[in-house]
Amino acid sequence: MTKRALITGLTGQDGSYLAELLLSKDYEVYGLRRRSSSFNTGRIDHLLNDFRHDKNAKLFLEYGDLADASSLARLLYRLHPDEIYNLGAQSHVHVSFEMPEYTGDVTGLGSVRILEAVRESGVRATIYQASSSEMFGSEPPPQNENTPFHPRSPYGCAKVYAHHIAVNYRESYGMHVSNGILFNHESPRRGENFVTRKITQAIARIHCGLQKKLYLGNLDAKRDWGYAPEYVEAMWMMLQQDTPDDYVIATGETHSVREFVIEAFAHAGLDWEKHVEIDPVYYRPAEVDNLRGDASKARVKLGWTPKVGFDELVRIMVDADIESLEERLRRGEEYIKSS
Ligand code: NAP
Ligand code: F7E
Repeated sequence: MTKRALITGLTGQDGSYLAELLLSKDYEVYGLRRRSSSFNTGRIDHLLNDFRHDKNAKLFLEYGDLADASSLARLLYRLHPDEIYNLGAQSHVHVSFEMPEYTGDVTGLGSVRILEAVRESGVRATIYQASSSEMFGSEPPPQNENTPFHPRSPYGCAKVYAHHIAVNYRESYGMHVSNGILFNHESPRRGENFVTRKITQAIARIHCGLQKKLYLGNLDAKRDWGYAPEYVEAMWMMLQQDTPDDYVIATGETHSVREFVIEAFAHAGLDWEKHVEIDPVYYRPAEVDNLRGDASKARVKLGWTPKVGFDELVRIMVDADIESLEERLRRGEEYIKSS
């Protein structure tokens, strides 16, 4: 029988790749969409177009919000999904310092609203909760499932709550809830104000003569950067297990923001030192200095291993942004030139 999945955060980076993966496995995919004054479906329009006016459509958008429990409960009662992926979040760490309460509400309490909707409706779904390496904060690497949490931002604190409440519902009600503790993962669909995409988009604009300088914050922070399409496979794998559990998903390699800058500018044939300037506005009140994950458990129990390494990830992102900008310029999208 066709399986039905519900994804919160469908319109985000991971949601879009996960939808592609599930559709390729013949799932019926329902996704939460927030009301917005402008279109927010850019990452999934290619999928929606495949199904336009198709009576056999397999991808559906439903209005709802993680801050609105009644919309979530109604969806659960109506859809009875087999699998639920809770990817929706205010996911920007720096922004969370400006909006700590909102971040706690959506990123933290949003998870308990989903879990309660499942409990109340009696739906027997397997559930994925998007946990984060930000929960480890200042704990030294390598970080694994046994590393204590020491979050360093309101976002990290909200994710710790969501993580623990997922474990609590698993233990209290026997629900099949798994936490994927994912380290940073990037792609050409990464949000434009995360550091990797900010760098690769700026390189594309510099390459095309539209921009001269790129302003960044802390270049010394180290991250374990993987490739997003591979990470959503791990999410799916977790929900196919007989028993729910928590898994670190990471490459096991760490690189500084500076190394990302150097590699990315070099790939585009540019001298980074001529273009990159530091602007303290991008410093955070507290920083996470060094993340490097140990994903041995996922390798052994799920059979998951990353394939795309750091250099390849950088190349994929730089090439995609240059190609996309050149294409838009060819089409004469003049606004790009003047923006
Ligand atoms: P993203 O691109 O920022 O996407 C976030 C998604 O959440 C978007 O679809 C967004 O909708 C939606 N959303 C935001 N507020 C919402 C609300 N109030 N109600 C319902 N939906 C809401 O994030 P991502 O990179 O795909 O990450 C997916 C999940 O994994 C997030 O929970 C993130 O915190 C977590 N995570 C990410 C990483 C990473 O490196 N990418 C690592 C660990 C954990 P709009 O499109 O309308 O904004
Ligand atoms: O910052 C430094 C910044 O915003 C990475 C989210 O997906 O991964 C992500 O959180 C590093 C930090 O990602 C700029 O200080 C320097 O040390 O790309 P980021 P993040 O904070 O690691 C985790 C795992 C998540 O769960 C989150 O949802 O880069 N940095 N200069 C900068 N960062 C930004 N954004 N902009 C700069 O100009």
